Amino acid sequence: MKAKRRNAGVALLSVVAIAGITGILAYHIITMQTLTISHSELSLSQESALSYALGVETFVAEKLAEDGAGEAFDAFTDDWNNLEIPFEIPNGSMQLRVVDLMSKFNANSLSDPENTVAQQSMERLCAELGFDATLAPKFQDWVDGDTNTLPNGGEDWEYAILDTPFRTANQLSFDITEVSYFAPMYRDAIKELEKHITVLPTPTLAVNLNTAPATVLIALLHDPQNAPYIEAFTEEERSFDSVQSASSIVAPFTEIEDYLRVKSDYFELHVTILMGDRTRLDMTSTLYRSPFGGDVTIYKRDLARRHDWNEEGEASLDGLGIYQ
Ligand SMILES: [Ca+2]
Ligand SMILES: [Ca+2]
Repeated sequence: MKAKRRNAGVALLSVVAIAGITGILAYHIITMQTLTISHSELSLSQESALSYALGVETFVAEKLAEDGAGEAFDAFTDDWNNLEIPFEIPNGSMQLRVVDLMSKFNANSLSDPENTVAQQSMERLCAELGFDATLAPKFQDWVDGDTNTLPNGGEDWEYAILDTPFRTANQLSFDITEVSYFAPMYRDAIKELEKHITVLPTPTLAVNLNTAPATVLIALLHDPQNAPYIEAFTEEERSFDSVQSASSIVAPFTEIEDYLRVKSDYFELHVTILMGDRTRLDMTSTLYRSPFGGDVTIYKRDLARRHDWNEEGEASLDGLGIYQ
């Protein structure tokens, strides 16, 4: 009788242990399932956000192509600068803007060692923006084809002795953030740089006088005393259909006509998509519009750059606080 009772006790303990283990396993399975479902939902939401962003990109490319076939100039009054949001996103929102990259100084023009206007303009622009005086020669050495170091510049020898050595690109820069290799700067400084300086896939220096800020146009000019004329020029609405028609009003432009344009070939799309309460996608697409036929090509896409929107734009991104 005693043996039977002992066996019954062991059996009861085994049942209790099995029930306990089963309970723990069930808890883990449910937790894992919940995590997997959450992960799948997030991935699906992220993929949907990307699809919406790519849809916006196609829409903008079509608008730029239409615009290119129209007027002979690009200005802030153009459709590409005043685009309505093309479609609604269920349980989400979006912001978009198109930037004329030819409103900025093309730092890849420094790759041409003969282009002294580009070199001097970059120096003046960096000084005006408050950047270190070595930034211009360092950038020039980064993109010029030789390995001869300019005064205050940097080629392979200068960077070979750093803790993390690297070599100069000696080719056109693909992205302005390459400056962080040879001129480390804070995010805010890079943002300020990006407002005025870009890198286009060409060594040609060509600035659209209809869209360029005064700072960029003034940097192109040799004589700083002309600055007030340029500032007054940029304060008015500009939609000149030829460089000469602008030069006839602002005489200092005649000395830099070779570097001025009224129509642009390169644009950048910034789009931010918010979905639900967890998904945010920022996309930057760079577009080339051929001056011969107006075909638009997307040649660069960046999903790692976060966009800042003005106060009004931020407000329309529902629940933005969650994403800070
Ligand atoms: Ca070089
Ligand atoms: Ca060099």
